[in-house]
Amino acid sequence: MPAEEVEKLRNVAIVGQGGAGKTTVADALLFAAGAVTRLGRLDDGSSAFAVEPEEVRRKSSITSALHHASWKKHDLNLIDTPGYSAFLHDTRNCLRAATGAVLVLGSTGGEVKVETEKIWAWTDELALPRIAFVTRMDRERASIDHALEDLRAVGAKPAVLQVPIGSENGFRGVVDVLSGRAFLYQGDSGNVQEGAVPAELAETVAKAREQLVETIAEANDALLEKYLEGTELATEELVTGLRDGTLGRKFLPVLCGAAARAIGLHPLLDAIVELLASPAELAPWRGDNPKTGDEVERTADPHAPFSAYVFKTIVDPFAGKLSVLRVVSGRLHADLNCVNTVRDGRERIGHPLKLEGKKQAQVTAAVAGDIVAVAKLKDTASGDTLADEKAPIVFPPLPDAPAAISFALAPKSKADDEKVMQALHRLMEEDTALRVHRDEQTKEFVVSGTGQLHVEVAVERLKRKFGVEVELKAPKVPYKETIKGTAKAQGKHKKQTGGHGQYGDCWLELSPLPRGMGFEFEDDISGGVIPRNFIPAVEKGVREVLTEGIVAGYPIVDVKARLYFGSYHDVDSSEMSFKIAGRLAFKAAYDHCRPVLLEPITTITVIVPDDYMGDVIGDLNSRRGKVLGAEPRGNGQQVIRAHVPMSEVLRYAPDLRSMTSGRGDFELEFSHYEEVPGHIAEKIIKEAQAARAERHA
Ligand SMILES: Nc1nc2c(ncn2[C@@H]2O[C@H](COP(=O)(O)OP(=O)(O)OP(=O)(O)O)[C@@H](O)[C@H]2O)c(=O)[nH]1
Ligand SMILES: [Mg+2]
Repeated sequence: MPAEEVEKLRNVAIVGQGGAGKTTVADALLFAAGAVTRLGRLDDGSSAFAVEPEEVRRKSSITSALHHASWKKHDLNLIDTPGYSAFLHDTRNCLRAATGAVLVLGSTGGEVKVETEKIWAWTDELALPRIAFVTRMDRERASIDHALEDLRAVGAKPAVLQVPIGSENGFRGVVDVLSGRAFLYQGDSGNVQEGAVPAELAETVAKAREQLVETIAEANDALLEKYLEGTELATEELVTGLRDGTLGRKFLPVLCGAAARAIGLHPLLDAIVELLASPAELAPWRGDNPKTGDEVERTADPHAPFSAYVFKTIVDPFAGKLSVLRVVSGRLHADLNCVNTVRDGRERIGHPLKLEGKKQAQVTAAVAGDIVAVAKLKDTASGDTLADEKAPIVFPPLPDAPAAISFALAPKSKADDEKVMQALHRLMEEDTALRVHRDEQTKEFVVSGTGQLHVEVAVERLKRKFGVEVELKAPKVPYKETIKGTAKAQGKHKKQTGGHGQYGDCWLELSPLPRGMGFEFEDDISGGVIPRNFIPAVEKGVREVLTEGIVAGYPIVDVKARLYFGSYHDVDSSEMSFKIAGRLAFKAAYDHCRPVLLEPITTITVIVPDDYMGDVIGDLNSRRGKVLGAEPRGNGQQVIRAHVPMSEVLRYAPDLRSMTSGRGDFELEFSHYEEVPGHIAEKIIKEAQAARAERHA
């Protein structure tokens, strides 16, 4: 397959914050390119990019979706991405497959939110060329200038390529200022006519052109010199300068339109083809050779050994699993044998597929740079690398999504436990930001996600896709019990019930151990006051109490029990009697050792813009937090680290969001256990006792 084909590929991620108009742009691009005959709409469920019923119901994307189109002999893979923060990890993953991004934003201004800032930073990290599309130019008070302010706010340097024709409801097309061509649309039909600049816009267009020429010249030393000398720059020079500047991310080309009315998409298709990169024009992918550990590179060369990166997985309960991958180098064809270099297993690729929203079309091959889906790989997950066995490489895994919120999952029916776990694991294959574990102590299934909405949508999908229904509750806090003092006590178990009696007698001394030491049992019996064979029974009795807890039913930790005295009976003593005696002695001593509750303390790392630092620290203090420090991160943000009790941050995600208008981020990590202050412990103990009474009622 000729390298030329690689040059004609564009993987376009359509990105922007929630509700910006991305899905509408994606559908309108398909329509304008003639890939579909009708303009799909999310509102009525006809969008080609609505792959989940939840998206139609919510009128918002919750997962990325792909489709493809051809434009001027180029092949376009269009990736519509979600914009709301709870699903943004998916957007980030998709950017790995993209060769360029179209940043969609509205035209009424004041709209840029933290999501756009994040996406912008990610495209920077990946050095992805991008263009902006200001949509909804048909709205009241719409103006490209509003959008420019928003773009400057995220640090972009706009290069405006177009002047709108008409405004608000009368918006009907655009003028390309460099070429002086006008694109005039007839109603909402998507039919376009090219013509000369309307006379009344001539002056505006001339001014816009001057401005654009200056922006292009400033980004290129040779052009700038000429420009400053007053030499007129030729259109070809400007076209090249525009492309170079876009690829070099020196400025951000800005186009406009109204996707819902199919206006302005043809010039956007042109810009995608002319300004965004082909896979061959981007930096090579770096990875490691898993055999030698050496760093290796792959360019989008169709003649190089095969390698591919799985950036997305789709699990269909009926059709099975689809791994969506970008071929990084070489060529993928039907029946290709390769290895998963992350899991060290062989995989066979059946028929490559092109995703078309919910549907797929079979293709015979895919060249370096292209995106295809592969069905039924044995053991391959999102973030894995597939490669030619003879030229193995492992690309870096997908970035971790923060687990910002956790819930306990309760299956609605008892028998469902197993089924819930299975379904969750399948869902996690698709959704790399979802995490599930079973808490050893509380025995709960705890599911974590990037936000409440994320977990709620996961629960909806569990029900629809796998027929399992669960309820979400706040997870239980795994408190523990311990002691602060030392005491001795006797435990004596004696029963005379006809025939064989029961007799066990032991003395224990309890003392606290340093935090995290668990439990220690010391056998300090001398003179055979308790026979050797009964001593393990005493320990067993004690260990039972440790797991049951005494004060509030939580496990007892960091205690030492010294067995130092006792007595026995030749006939009546048994293991059972000494086990009971051990329990009694432990409980009796425990009460005199100043028992306390321990709570898990987390280390929280909060990243917020400077302005919010005071509020966030104040709030952490009110949650019984101890601030460990705050450090500026250089970009107007502060990194605050604190120790906070887990019980106080179970619902931190929505709180931080509202406190910082969504600009804060945080991470939680378990740190250690600490004593619960008295008045709070009292409340927890009361609640635990009430719950225990209820269970026994
Ligand atoms: N007037 C007008 N409305 C538009 C236009 N484009 C999109 N909309 C409306 O804006 C709303 C959001 O559009 P979407 O395309 O779903 O936005 P999105 O960016 O995909 O949203 P998320 O997937 O939720 O992030 C919908 O109600 C659209 O009908 C437009 O060009 N003009
Ligand atoms: Mg959308």
